[in-house]
Amino acid sequence: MSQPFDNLIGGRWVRARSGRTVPNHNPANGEVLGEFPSSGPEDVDDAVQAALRAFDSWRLVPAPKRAEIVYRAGALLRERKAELARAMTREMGKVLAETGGDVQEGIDMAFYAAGEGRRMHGVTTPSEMRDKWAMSVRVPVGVVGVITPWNFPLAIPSWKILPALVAGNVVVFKPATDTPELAWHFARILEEAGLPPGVLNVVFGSGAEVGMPLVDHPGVAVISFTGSTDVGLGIAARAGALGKRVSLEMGGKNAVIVLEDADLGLATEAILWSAFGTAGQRCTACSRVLVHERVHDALLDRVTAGARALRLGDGLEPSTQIGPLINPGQVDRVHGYVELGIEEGAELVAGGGRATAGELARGSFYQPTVFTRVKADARIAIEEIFGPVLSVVKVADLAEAVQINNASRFGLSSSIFTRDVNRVFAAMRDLATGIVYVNHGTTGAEIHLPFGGMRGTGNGHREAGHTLLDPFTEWKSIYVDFSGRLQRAQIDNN
Ligand code: UN1
Repeated sequence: MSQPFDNLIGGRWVRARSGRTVPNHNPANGEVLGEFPSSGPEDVDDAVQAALRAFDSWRLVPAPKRAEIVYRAGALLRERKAELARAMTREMGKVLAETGGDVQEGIDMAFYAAGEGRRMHGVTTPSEMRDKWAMSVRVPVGVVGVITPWNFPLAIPSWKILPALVAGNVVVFKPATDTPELAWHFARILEEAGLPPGVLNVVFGSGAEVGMPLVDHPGVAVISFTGSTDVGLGIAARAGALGKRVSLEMGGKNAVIVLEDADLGLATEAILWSAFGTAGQRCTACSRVLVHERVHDALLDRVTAGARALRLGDGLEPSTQIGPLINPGQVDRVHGYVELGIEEGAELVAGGGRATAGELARGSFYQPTVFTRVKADARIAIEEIFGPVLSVVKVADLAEAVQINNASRFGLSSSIFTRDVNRVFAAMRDLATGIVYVNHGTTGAEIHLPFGGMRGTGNGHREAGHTLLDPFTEWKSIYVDFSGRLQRAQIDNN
């Protein structure tokens, strides 16, 4: 039986004004999980007006009190971790261990962001004048528009929404159309934790009908977006024309470098986990291996055997290692890239087709796929595929690997396997990505370090870490003159 879910606007759960809905599907078997509003610009406007009405009182709630609500939400997430993980696996496919990790990132962020309520430090500094006080403080920006993807349905919204709330902002949240249910649970939990009406509003619907109107709305001060590069650049162009701040987290083409002295067993395990976990649908996924020519064949044998042995299935089954892709359109897109790889002359050594045996035929499954003899500038080696497709490229040394890594349009994460401490430090210095891993794959960021990438991955912003408040606060400089007379800066003291 499908359940109706509603938008959250001004503390009330309401249908889209048009009354339209769309079904939400389980990608493992096509089952309908519920009907969600298919909202439009009029619902976005209602949500922004509700947020604006809530802002004046929310910004005056002391930050430690705002943070207590976020802390309580963290405790509720922790209590319900197992059921949320199951709902997430049903909704977007990744296996239970991974959906549990996703919820855990939300829990970690709730507790970390709550701590900020008692920090949120400003800066005081001496004035150049006698009897004058100088300081700068963080202030909230107002209405934050949050647009998130389906691959981390709880983690990514939590990195944005929870710091924004602690800083005193109000939020209008447009979750991915493929994962509305987790957004709904998240909003219910924040409501239960005591968030006042209108402080968080949720509008379900498409990018064209809800996302872009949110970017365009004059009441929205900041947009925080994670998703594809094409959509992100479109948002940046609109926001730029409107003079709006935008924090973007977009594509990746992350490389694992394996040098000739690496522990090949460890490198193989890490590559399989980073390339095929979440069926390759992570912005941090490893999609390129840059391997030293002396160990190419040995590593390829292990990676190929490992990829072929991975068990596909419904992520709710304990024996499953790889779940489905998010939807049939994504399966077609991934398969298009595999055909392109073959045309480009790469050698297909594992997978390469849809997985349709038995029960898998009901879902959007794709075989873990490995190409070798891939040219560093082939399209499969430079474009983000967002699926279980790995390209192996041979390199002569570290310098060549670094050069290929850094030539990418994207710069999110990179990784190196070697036991040579000198080359470790050279790689730490020279790999031009926002995240660098040593003897670990390209996935596994922790929420108390800045998350984000260089070049086409983003626009210079970082989420989480000690940078978590930056996208959601303005700096205000305040001068207090307690001399009782006019003191002219730069003039009366020189
Ligand atoms: C993403 O893929 O969009 O480091 C986020 C990781 C996770 C977050 C990934 N903690 O892979």
